Amino acid sequence: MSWQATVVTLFPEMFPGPLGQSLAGRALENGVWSCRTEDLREHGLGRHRAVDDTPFGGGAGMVIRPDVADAALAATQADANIPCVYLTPRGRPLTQADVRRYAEGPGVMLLCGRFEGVDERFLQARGVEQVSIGDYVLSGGETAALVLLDACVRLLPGVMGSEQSGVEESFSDGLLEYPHYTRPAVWDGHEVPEVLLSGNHAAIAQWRQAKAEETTRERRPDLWSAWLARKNENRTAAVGGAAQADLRGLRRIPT
Ligand code: 9D3
Repeated sequence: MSWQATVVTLFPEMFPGPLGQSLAGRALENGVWSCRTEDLREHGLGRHRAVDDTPFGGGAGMVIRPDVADAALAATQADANIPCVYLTPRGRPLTQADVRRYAEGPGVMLLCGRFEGVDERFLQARGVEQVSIGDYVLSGGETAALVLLDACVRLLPGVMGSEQSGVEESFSDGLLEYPHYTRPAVWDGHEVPEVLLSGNHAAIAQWRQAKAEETTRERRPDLWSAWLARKNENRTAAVGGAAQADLRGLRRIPT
């Protein structure tokens, strides 16, 4: 039983798109995952196969009708235990934890928005999760769906080889990665950091850790704060729960 992606979209020809290439493409050919589309237009109403209508309450743009969305969803015959995800700028930000959860399950059913959005009643009634891929404006949900699928597929067993998946957990550790260098040792007058040529593995590990911390502090203050908080928690935990509670100005609370 392979991991199953089903995509409801007005642009089915956008799938698998770039995911038909490289790692994901090979996995698709090997049957590790499948990618089906359901054309929302085929469920449109009337002579013009309308999928949308004007928003109640007024305002700009059009809204996808709940009856049309539901007909498309029903047509996919998606397994009831497959999570249904609507890609929308109103969604909660997609995280690696979400990606892991999706990849561990039987697959995902993705709904790609166009226009202003989808009728909220459909989303609520069918238990649809709402997910965004970040704070910038796309022209539609299709490219966001491709991002979500790429992130999931690389985690499927056998796609990346066993090395990577295990490394990922322990290694990343909530920091951005250190910078990478390869031959030539001097390029365009620019040298490689000396420590990397030293053969001193302890010194190299120390340098890389320092670089990872520096880069995270500069580029991702959000990750840096979280990492510092976690480090401090671990330190105080080592001292003892009472000390930890004391530092917080609290009574000791069972955890
Ligand atoms: C005028 C209000 N717009 C919201 C910022 C409406 C709107 C713009 C663009 C509604 C949908 C879209 C298309 N974007 C997506 O469907 C989308 C998206 C995104 O734009 N950014 C980040 N993640 C996502 S997931 C789906």
